[in-house]
Amino acid sequence: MRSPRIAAAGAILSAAAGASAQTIIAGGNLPSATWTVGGSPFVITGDVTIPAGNVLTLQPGVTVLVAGTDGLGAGLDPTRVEIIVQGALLCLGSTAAPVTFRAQSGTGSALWYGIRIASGSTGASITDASIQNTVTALMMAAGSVGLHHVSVSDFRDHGLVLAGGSLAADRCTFIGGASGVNVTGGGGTVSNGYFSGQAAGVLANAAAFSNVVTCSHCTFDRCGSGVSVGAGNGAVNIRNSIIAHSQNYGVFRPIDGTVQVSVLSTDVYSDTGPGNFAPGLSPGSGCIFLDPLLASPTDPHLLPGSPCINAAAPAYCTSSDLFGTPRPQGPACDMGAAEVPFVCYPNCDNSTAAPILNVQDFSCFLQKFASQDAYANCDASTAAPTLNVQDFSCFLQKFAAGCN
Ligand SMILES: [Ca+2]
Ligand SMILES: [Ca+2]
Repeated sequence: MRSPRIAAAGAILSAAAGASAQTIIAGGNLPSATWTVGGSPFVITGDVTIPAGNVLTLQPGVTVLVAGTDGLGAGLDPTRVEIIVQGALLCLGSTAAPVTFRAQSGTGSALWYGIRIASGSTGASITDASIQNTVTALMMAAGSVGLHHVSVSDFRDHGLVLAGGSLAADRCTFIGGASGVNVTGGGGTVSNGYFSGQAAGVLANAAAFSNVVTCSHCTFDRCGSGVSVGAGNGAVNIRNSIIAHSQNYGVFRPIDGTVQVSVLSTDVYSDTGPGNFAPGLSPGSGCIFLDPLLASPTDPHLLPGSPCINAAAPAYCTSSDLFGTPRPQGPACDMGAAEVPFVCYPNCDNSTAAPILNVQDFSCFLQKFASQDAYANCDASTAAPTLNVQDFSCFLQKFAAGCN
């Protein structure tokens, strides 16, 4: 086995303020180590392997830059660099300081291969991270893999190949490529996921798939099909989700397909395709078939009036949405990846105990009116004076209408 060839490249001093350092990783087996922001970026120029028993930990804010050619000419793809995990990988990003994996130079896909959680691995935990410019960003053959708030973009083939092991992916986004999650084995859960612009959001078409994959509160927008299944004896469950604007059937299975599909409490709206469900498939309870009113082709937030607001089944609610907003907001969870914040104007004192609206809100409104607080401009008038008697009747009407 090759020994690690790790060299601090020395500070690359520049005349400009903020001289930076980088760490070159030439490939081969890595020792157990913690990569810190002080050594970042880490530039990988050949396939690296985290051997069985070893753990590589990446601290918040670490950037990993991957070269465009594999200096070792090794692995699954001799021309592209792979990060091979036989031990364990821990990426400890934070919202403020995510961990980033991307090509050293260039934009687009297939500039490096991706991260492979290999057979025998105990797995990986990746939090607040971005993985870009790959063929397939993540391939997992074994172990337990937890993804939390991971953005996967600019990949050519698959965002994640689930070939074995157990997956728990929460608050992840998969943009473009052939599939977001390609299930060929293993099983697990995907929650609060956003899939956009791939031929299949979730693909399950492999004889070795015999387990269960459940997607809760996912939004599949502008995919060929949101869910596409075929061979295999496993099951794909879709709960409290949105499958919208699919070019093909929203949920597809060929006539001879064997994977079981269960779709409950989900908005399936294939306005641009041949239909919501391919022949032989049918929706389960709680499904609707209306325009979900997504904010934009790149934003899964729901616009006011969306039929998905408060329409999800409580049994499948998750505790927060793609953006970290706690669920439920208002009387129930919203279908899809994004929960609309609950705003109840007449709840002036922002109380949360039932009844939310009570006499305290009247005195609160009076106080705010007296202090000329902008809140008291209930009718949003712009002519002076903005606060007048109309705002009292406006408040009374909103109070009578209640929170909704
Ligand atoms: Ca390689
Ligand atoms: Ca709600």
